[in-house]
Amino acid sequence: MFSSKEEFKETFLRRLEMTYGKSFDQISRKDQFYILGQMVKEYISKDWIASIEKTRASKTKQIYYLSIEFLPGRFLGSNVLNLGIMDVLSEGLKDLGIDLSEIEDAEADAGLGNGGLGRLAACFLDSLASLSLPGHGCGIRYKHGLFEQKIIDGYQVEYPEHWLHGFVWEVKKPNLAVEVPFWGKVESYTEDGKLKFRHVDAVKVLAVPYDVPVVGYQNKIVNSLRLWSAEPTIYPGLEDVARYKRETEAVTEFLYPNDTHDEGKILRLKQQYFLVSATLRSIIRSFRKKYIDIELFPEKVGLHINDTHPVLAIPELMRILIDEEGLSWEKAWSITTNTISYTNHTTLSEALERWPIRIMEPLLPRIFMIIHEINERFCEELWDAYPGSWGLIESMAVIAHGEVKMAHLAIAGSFSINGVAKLHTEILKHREMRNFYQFYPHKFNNKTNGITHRRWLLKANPELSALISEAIGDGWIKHPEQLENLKGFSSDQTFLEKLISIKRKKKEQLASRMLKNAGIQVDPHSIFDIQVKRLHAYKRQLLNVFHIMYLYNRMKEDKYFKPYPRTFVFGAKASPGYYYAKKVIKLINSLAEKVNSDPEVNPYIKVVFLENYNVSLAEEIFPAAEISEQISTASKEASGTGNMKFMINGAVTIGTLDGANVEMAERLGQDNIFIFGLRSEEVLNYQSSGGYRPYDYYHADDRIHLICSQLINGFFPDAEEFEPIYDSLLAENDQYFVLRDFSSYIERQKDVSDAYQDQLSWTKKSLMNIAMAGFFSSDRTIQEYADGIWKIQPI
Ligand code: 26Q
Repeated sequence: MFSSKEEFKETFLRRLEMTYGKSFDQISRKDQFYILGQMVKEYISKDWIASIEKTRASKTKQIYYLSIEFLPGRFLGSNVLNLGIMDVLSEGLKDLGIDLSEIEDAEADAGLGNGGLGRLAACFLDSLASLSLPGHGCGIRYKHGLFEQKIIDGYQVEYPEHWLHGFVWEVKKPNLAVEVPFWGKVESYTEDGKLKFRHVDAVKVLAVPYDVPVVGYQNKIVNSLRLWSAEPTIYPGLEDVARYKRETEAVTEFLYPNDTHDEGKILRLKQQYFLVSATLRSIIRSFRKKYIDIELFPEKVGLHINDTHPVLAIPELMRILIDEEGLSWEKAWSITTNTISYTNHTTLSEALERWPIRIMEPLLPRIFMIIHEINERFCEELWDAYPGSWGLIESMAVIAHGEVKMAHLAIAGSFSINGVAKLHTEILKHREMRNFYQFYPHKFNNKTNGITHRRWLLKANPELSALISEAIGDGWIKHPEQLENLKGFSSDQTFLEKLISIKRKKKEQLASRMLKNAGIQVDPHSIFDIQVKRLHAYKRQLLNVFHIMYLYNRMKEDKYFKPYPRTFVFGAKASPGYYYAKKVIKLINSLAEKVNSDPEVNPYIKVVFLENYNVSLAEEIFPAAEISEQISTASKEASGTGNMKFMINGAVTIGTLDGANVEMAERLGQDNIFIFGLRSEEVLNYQSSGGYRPYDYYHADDRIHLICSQLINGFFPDAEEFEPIYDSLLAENDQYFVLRDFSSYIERQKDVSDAYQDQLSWTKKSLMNIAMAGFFSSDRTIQEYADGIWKIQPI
């Protein structure tokens, strides 16, 4: 099908005509995508089946990466790239007068995640397959992924999203469906003189798996991403069948859009158990086909939980081992705690999951009973270690004050707990989880995040990739650490000029995208300064806004002040219930309107808010960026991964010493990154000892005074609109230290502008960023997980 472009064209045309009964030029891009996607899927299936067969026959350990979110984006381009059929395909299409990218654009993003955590899971799957490692994703097939964002009058408006229309990649496996029980009660009985428990009178939901192939980079390995969908069972045994059907389908209808703003909704807990229970039942079933001895389980299976969202895997595995396999508590606990490993992605206390007993117990009676027992035994162990320390034990308990603390359950029930960047892991060990670290020092470890350089460089930036390969060969594609060889080109004028012209081209492409999507014309010669990520107070989009307002105000005060032209680009979704975040979106748009329409300032600064930031838009943004805004309050961003996508595309970071920025700075040296602001220690000390008074900064700094006043004095059309933002800074004590870091940020931004004007030295910085980005490939991260946690070998 893809062995030559002639063969490809012939098959493609024949199938299009056969399917749609129209001539080629009458067929829409969407329909063309559908047929091409099917052809690629067919092409994958041979290796996929072979990979599955191999797994079935082999006795090597398999890893299952459980995540409530996966954010893969589009598949066509990356599949084609990883299969090694890019040239045949794009040349064939060129003969037909189309650009592959036009067909790619017809594919909807698989947006089954909120942000960093879900995207990380997708990068990890790509690296697992590309490193030929036996690791599979387990998630939920939400009917609607993350909402589509529209900006109307400057406000975010959410619309449901329909990624499944025309999703060609999945294969439904109805014969592998399993039942997941909710509600009902626990009954005890005796068997062979032993007291046993069973869950009765449950409402059962059918979990049906849909498998999506995960194609490794040119290695013939195809792993699986198994997404579970909820369906009614045939004989629910309930009277109100219509209601049962509605409630069942609701389980996998929507992805929860609240990133850290915990709503404690029962449906979310249902989703969590649904994922875990379906996954474990199917894993145990295939384990049982191969092995007789259940004690081999931890040697043959690793279950990794992505944050606490799938932590019910711990009591669920206990339940299966005790109730179904007939093991003793002690045996079951040893198997469970040697099977499960856990990644923590946050230290923000509002993001640590806790479930009220009154919600969990009726919904999952047997699971709750097991958690209760885990807690009793864990507290006894703590008591032996710290006799009499009630306060300490209560603070570490799995159940306290009527709630189940999911992170405590995860720590007690797993053999490995990792943070996602060095700093984050240190904060976990010595601050947020220090009691647990003292009790279980051997469990804690760091695995600094990474990104797949195949999607974020090779696919997103083919021009830069070609230049790199021309310079250092293409070994970097399999060994991204080889990017460091680019350092040898830092004084090569011709090379640097090529780099400049590629950046220019990517900026021009993004400029047309901005004109098309936002209706704003920007100057491709201006500095492209970009902040794209979820909207959160701690990520401080507000600080970026304040810098723009500062430039605006200075230009108005001093007609001789002409900053070097900059285009400020934002992309961000706010959780629909996050009031403050939505206000910041409105503020960015109000500011954009003021700035862009003012002929005194718009030759120098422009502000663009790109609506509906998602993976496919991100692929257009990173290659065009020159400045990457990574300005979270130090200690709050666990790692960040956008920072790495900017870096590998040659953008220079302005940022705080937070998350993985710290390790970027370590590698880059201070000449190639712009660091500013409070250090994490300082922030944490302020937070524990107090002493921060934003009013001091408001009164002492005229720039701050003016900007804050402009939030409420009619500078923006509706004087009341931004009062909540003003209050967050002054009445609510500026929790994220925006005013405290303002001055240092403004100074650093001035350094950035100055540095940019020496074009060659700037381009060297850019080159250094690309050269040092190899470490941040998820291939390195996954190799560390494989060696340090999972103990798995390539297939
Ligand atoms: C929890 C309870 C109830 C409702 C929602 C949630 C919830 C949902 C999503 C909590 C957290 C998330 C997502 C968190 C996330 O994306 N964290 C990011 O993970 C990245 C990958 O490790 C890091 O790079 C980021 O620093 C971190 O913010």
